[in-house]
Amino acid sequence: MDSTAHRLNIVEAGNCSPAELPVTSGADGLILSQTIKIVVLGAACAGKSSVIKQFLGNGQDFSEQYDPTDRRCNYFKTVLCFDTNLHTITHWALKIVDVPVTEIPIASLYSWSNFLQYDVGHAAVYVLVFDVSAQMHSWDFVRSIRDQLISHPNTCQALIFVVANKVDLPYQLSRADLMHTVQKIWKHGYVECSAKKNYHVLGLFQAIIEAVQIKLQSQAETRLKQDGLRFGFSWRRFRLNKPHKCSIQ
Ligand SMILES: Nc1nc2c(ncn2[C@@H]2O[C@H](COP(=O)(O)OP(=O)(O)O)[C@@H](O)[C@H]2O)c(=O)[nH]1
Ligand SMILES: [Mg+2]
Repeated sequence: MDSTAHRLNIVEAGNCSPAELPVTSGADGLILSQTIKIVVLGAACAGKSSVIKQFLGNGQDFSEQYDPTDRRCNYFKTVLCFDTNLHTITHWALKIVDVPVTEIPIASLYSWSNFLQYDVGHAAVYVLVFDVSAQMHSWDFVRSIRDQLISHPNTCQALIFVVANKVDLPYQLSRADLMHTVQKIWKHGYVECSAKKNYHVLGLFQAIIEAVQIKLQSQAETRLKQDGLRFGFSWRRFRLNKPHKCSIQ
């Protein structure tokens, strides 16, 4: 954890608007506000709700009992990121959407379009969870959803994280193959975690915030470059600082 760069607090979150990618709304120049909508998808019993609850409950909210999610739930959490170098505070309002597996269409593009009309479209990040202890179906489910996400105009720009959950149990699938596919071929974030042991759950959300930060920064730099070309100034003078690592305590 980079303790010199950041001090972070977590407080209760307010409402978040369903933005495509969060837009910075500057307050007095010191406080930035960002909204991240994160939609969690995956096969039944992969551990989607458990990962979310462990994150919200600071690792204290895990149940062995399987209670299938029967309706869509929105969860909110605010992460405050203090950048002691730049003297800025970034207020990350996370909206996390947990979707019952019965609602997830993986067969046709038409039903996927319908599905996205509701609260699952226009997310900044899609988190696709599979169960490493299950047979192929859990992974196949992730693969099908990922195919839909990258082909649909409403979701193809979003960041995708693939989460290998239940690493406290023996793998039924080849770990090396999965990592290779996700990181090298798909070029998505890949995090191995165990909701049960609260292993890497926080790290997953830190990685998400950092990836969003990097994406926003590169978009801002692209805009600067374009303005530089249009108005004839050197955009390098205005180059933004490298985003800091995010740590949630
Ligand atoms: N061993 C183990 N069990 C888990 C883990 N995460 C979830 N489970 C169990 O898997 C079952 C399904 O979890 P749940 O979060 O409801 O799955 P969902 O259907 O994807 O939302 C429950 O019985 C959980 O206790 C994990 O990391 N390790
Ligand atoms: Mg669930």
